Amino acid sequence: MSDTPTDYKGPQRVLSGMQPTGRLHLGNYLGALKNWVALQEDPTRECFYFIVDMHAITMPHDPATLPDTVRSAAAAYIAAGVDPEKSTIFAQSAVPAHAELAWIFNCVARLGWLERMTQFKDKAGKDKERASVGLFTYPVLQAADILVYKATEVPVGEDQKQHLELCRDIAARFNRDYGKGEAIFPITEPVIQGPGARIMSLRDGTSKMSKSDVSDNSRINLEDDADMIARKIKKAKTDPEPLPATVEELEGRAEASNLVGIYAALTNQTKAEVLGEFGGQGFGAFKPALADVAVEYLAPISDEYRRLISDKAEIDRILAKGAERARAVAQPVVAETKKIVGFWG
Ligand code: AQP
Repeated sequence: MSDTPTDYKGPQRVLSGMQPTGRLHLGNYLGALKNWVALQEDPTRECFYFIVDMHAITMPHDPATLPDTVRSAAAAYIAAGVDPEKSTIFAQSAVPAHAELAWIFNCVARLGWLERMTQFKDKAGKDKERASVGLFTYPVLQAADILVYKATEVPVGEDQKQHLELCRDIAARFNRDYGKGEAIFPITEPVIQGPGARIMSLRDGTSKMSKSDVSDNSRINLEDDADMIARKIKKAKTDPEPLPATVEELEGRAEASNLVGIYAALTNQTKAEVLGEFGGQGFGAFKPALADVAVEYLAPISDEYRRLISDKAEIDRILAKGAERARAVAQPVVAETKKIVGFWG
């Protein structure tokens, strides 16, 4: 798209979200939340962190528990350090502009672009004819989520890389088709960084740690207490070899590599530095050290989560205030976009 305008000059805005499809876990924290908290400390950036309940219904869900799962995610964000005074925290469904922009983007995105999305293939499983249309167009709604705030940066885990490329393609195509030489939407930068960008299951080092894994032992939930964290790490799958001295030697040892990566992310080190300390030692020594670090790191988060979740009214107040702030930014962007495409209202 060589004639695509790229001279976007709007404010620096950060946006990211999580699905309320279960309890948030260490992968969500190290892959995304940790970076959200760091970004909100920069006063030149406006941060929007939302709970993606419209995406949650693309798969079978329980309407009776969804509102509480949204509250639980909001409490986990705040417990992890997202400050409602510095960042806008809200539920996606409370801002209708997301759905309005998604329709316009459905008419910008190409079928072939969506057919390449691997997450659809993974989540739809073998019988994709029975998957919801919403699951298929999920990345288009995600692009609308981002661009309705004209977000310039999106901190996410590595699994979201492909969806963010699609978001960039949609923005570029819209700018080219409608911009008359001007960049209406930014070409958003993904912020994917550190050894926490891809945390794998504790039971299988080749699949990612996930909320929807049937085995609770596969993940460390942000609300797990110290005993539970230590027990899950003790039970984590490993191999019989001691830890190697170099990162290259972790190749082919998915579980060992994952545990070293978790230790590195929690202690703000590189994997090489962790191996410098533990290379040559067996898991009998490494696992208790990892459990100590994880408990020390996560205990304040899980304590704060438990305190917050007992006060639903306070969470609802934060979400209502956040939705109001989010609507004030998103509505003018949708109004501008509707005008650009020639809509009546
Ligand atoms: N294992 C992971 N390692 C690093 N980052 C991760 N993220 C998720 N899993 C890992 C990041 O967390 C953010 C929120 O993800 P999501 O809730 O929108 O959906 P997801 O990626 O599909 O997460 P899950 O936990 O695997 O949920 P389910 O099981 O419901 O599909 C994103 O930034 C993601 O990159």
